[in-house]
Amino acid sequence: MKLSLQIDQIDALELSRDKFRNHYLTKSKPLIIKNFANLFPAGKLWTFEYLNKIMGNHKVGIIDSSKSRNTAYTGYDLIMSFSEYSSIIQRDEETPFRIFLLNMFKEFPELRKEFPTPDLVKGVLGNLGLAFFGGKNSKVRFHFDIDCSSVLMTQIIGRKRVILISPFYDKLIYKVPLTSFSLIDPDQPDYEKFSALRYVEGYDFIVQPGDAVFMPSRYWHFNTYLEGGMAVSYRIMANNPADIYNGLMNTTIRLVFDKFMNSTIGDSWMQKKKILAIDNANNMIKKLQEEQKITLLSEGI
Ligand SMILES: O=C(O)CCC(=O)C(=O)O
Repeated sequence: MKLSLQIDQIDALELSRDKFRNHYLTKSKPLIIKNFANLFPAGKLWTFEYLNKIMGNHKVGIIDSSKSRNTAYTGYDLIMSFSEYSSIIQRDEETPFRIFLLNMFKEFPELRKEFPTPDLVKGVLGNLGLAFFGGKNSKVRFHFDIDCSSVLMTQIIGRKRVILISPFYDKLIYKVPLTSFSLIDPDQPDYEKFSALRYVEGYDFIVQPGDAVFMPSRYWHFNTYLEGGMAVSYRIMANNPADIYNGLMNTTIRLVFDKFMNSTIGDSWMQKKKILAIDNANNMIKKLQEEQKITLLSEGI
């Protein structure tokens, strides 16, 4: 994998809704928006101490990201109070514990006033702001958002490393059929087992607290919390019919069928999907070679 593409960066004060929509949203081009959180009270107010005062007693579901999973995240590994959780992730110690898709604005509407829907994302789904927390070195497995919406992720506390890869590479990064995740670990790409990774290019960058990242519809992301941190993601509904259709199919029929098969035939279902993912990658290499569209990247191979 060659992760040396350079992502555009624009200061929040220089980015209009039109510029964002015409140059990034409609072109599916990733972007870092510097100092985006400063446009809202949350950018200055939100610290773990502040959030604890508001939601410290609230029970939150925790995902242990060191465990491997064969389906979309659904259940929790642990439940604890937010104050207990935030004290764990504020220590300078590694922990795999994360909070994923916390609908905190529903429970705490006063927080929404401090980070209301940004103009950039206003529209269908624009009111859905979801929060994410993670401890030092916790990882969000390599995935794209299953509903195929675009995401504006604002990093409020802590730095995060983000690897972003275009959906063009779906097959070459071993997308697991019927799911929104992949067989590979971008931290340790295994070129022996997954040789198609030699053809993949992407972005690898660090998001600073206060900055936002625009991840276009179906972009793959692999996030690593470099220290205890939190982010809020607002969503923008996919803007082309194929993505809208796929988003609907993914969140309904495909997800339900995949879970059913996992619960009935378990690991052998995952094994079948692994074989298919590998076949898909090999067939894609052949197709791109025939069309002379492939370049072999030299990095690490
Ligand atoms: O960084 C995180 O914890 C997850 C963010 C994410 O996957 C998203 O906003 O879609």
